Amino acid sequence: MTKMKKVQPQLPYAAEAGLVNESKTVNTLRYEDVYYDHQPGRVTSVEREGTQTFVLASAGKLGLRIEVWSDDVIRFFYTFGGQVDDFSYARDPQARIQAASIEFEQTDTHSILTTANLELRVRTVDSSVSITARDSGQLLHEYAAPFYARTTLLRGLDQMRLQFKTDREEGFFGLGDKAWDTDLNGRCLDNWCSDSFAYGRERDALYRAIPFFYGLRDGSAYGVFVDNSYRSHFDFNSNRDDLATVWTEGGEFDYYFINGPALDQVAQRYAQLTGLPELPPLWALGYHQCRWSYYPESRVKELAATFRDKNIPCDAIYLDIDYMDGYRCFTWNKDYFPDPKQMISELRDDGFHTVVMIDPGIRVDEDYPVYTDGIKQDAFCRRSTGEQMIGPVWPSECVWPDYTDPDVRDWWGQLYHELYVEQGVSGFWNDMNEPAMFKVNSLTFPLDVRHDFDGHGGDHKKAHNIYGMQMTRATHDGLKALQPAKRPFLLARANFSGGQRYASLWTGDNVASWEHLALANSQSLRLAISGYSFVGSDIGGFVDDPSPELLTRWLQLAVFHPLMRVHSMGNNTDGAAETENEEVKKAERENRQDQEPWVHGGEHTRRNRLAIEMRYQLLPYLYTAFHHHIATGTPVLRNLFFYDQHDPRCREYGDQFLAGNDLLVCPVIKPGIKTMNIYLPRGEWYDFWTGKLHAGQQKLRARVKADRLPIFVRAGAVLPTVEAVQHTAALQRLDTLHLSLFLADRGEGTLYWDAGEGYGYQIGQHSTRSYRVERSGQQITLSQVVDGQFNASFTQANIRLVGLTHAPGKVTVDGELLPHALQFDQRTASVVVPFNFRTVTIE
Ligand code: MIG
Repeated sequence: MTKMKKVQPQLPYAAEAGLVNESKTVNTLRYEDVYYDHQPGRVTSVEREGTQTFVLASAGKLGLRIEVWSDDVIRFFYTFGGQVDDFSYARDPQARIQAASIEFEQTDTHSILTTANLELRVRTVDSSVSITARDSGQLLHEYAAPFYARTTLLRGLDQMRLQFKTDREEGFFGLGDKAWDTDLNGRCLDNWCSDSFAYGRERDALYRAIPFFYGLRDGSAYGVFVDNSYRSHFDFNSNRDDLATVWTEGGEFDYYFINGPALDQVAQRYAQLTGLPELPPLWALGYHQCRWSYYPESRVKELAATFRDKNIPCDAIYLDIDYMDGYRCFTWNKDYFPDPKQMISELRDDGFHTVVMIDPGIRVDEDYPVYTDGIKQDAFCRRSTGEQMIGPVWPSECVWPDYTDPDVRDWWGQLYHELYVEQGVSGFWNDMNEPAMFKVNSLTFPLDVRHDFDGHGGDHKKAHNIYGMQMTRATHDGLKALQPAKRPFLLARANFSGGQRYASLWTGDNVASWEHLALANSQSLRLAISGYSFVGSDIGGFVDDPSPELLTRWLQLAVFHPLMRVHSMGNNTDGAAETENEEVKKAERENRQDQEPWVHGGEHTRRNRLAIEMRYQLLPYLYTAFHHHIATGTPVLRNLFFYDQHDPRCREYGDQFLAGNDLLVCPVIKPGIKTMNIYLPRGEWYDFWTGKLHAGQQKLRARVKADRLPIFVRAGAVLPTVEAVQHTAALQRLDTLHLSLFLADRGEGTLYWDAGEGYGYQIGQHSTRSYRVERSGQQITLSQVVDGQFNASFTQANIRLVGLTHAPGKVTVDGELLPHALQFDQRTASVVVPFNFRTVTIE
């Protein structure tokens, strides 16, 4: 299944050049550095603290505390040298230990802890751990070596390592931001947030660090989340020695073992631990248009007008760095944008939200209040010497806020006041927050830079991977404080586990190629199952220009990605972009290299419009899926094998995925094809376009059309849709909801709907409709149960029956006959009924 390439593993335990093991040293000689091995050794006692915590005392310097977070989640907290600092940025502050039924027993050889679902054994002789699922007896987690730590004379603690047994069959998924095949078995990966311009397949590490993965062994799934912010490495059997090794370059090794057995359950439990986003404003699920950069104002207006002229729906326009005055964040270039407030409000009247970029690099400039005020507040990062950390990024010389300091976060949050409150900007885009620095190979800060780490202190080794996350936190919390009644929209680049609470993500600086189209999909899926459902890619590719066909296929795919945004670097080149030379900028503007949906004209524009319209038609369904995500932790996008983890063929068709509960999407990732192989998993599936029913668990040779992707709907689904509108504000005024019943003997579906903005939904101002369908003989009954008090604009439901085998003749709504109401066309009948029906019977 996994195609192997030779990968050079980075062995954590191999002595690096000049690093000598302590046991080999001689007192009279000198070495570059000397390292010491540490293991917990023999368990000397186990002390139970309260009911769910077990503290193991052992012979060595490594301490282990085991906390039972629930019957399915067990936390292992390894500390070195007795230091315990139980602090986490990743964990949701709401996450709590849940009561579990625990039994504890000590035998001659083991300490044995059982919960309702797991049996955990710690071997007395070397403290190594194994975990078995109690009902299936499946061994899920088994140390291959005792836990290990390395210290060196010069660096102190520089490695914490967990090694467990695996084999070639085990599936490894997740880990957030990896441009690799779905299954990571055979790979060694690195977590270190990195600016990755024009990255390619198998480049590592990318922008985000998400130290969480799924294992799938013989159909049973589990997850491991390593809550450690240092650089971390995950080696999944890259040596083919049936070992998996996870190591961090410092800190406490704080990990959670998460039981399944279903992959969905692992996703849900990980979400309980690290949190979920709030509902985004509805407009943020519309179509977004971006480029580096739209300016001046006349160009932005021309862009907006073209969308409306061409009847292509759009909800958001982005302003990239050139809107700023000399790349000073929170300022405007007044030559390009003389009256931003006026422009933004005109765009708004036309249904467009304005999103602007804010970077973390703050220009060193005595005439720039953000800089001078930040200096006064001591807001910027310092080096170990105490000097300011100054380095090059967009504005030639910059300082960077230390977002790990709570006071700095508060200060940063209120900087958005003018843009957000006074000028009407709807959302923000935080770029370069790895943090990225120009001109050095390391792409980022020197590692001695100090951070507050919320009072816990630390250097950049410890804070690098959470720096971007804390920036998004500061921005998100600031926006909420500034306008408490608005749902913030924030798009960010770097982030860490748990950052899904603050921001959505895009996959960064990709390339306009077919390979990148496939990558955009696999990265979005991987991020979704790693806690980030609100994801998308730069549609069409950031670098280079897409062919007409590539842009169309990408748009068709992104209909299903929660963030649907076209972005491109346009005609910027590395050198020219850095210039403030007006001549160069003017030349750039004239050679536009556009990537708007109409750029290729004619038939291509029509196809692109169809794709974007489809997005708007599906918004009730996608919004419902998003709501389901925030309510349960189930990802909006899921690989096919989440649907059936026991069917190995689901893993073979890695590009296909489920969007929400009911739609199976088959991306077209190759040019010029007329047919493609797809796989339908168990159950029955309707062709979305033709209504033809197919049995599941079979391969299909599907015909591929230029203006659509092969899409299938789960038999039994009730799909809520609307007519396409030009923007989401218009959607809130529609009177007809379409409900398509994809018939099976039993069916069900949900519509979640609300004001699309604000927090009324948290106090009952939503309209949640649960639909049930029953078919018996020729009679079909659809019933509806309504929860919530939101008054939707919908007054009627247009019910469409897909998969009829006969022409029905009679419709009854809440016991009353509806005469001459049915339209029948081949396999499909439709009837319009009041939105608030309780029961509709069709026979
Ligand atoms: O150094 O703001 O990934 O989306 O257009 C490049 C300019 C900085 C990188 C982002 C990209 C954005 C670009 N930025």
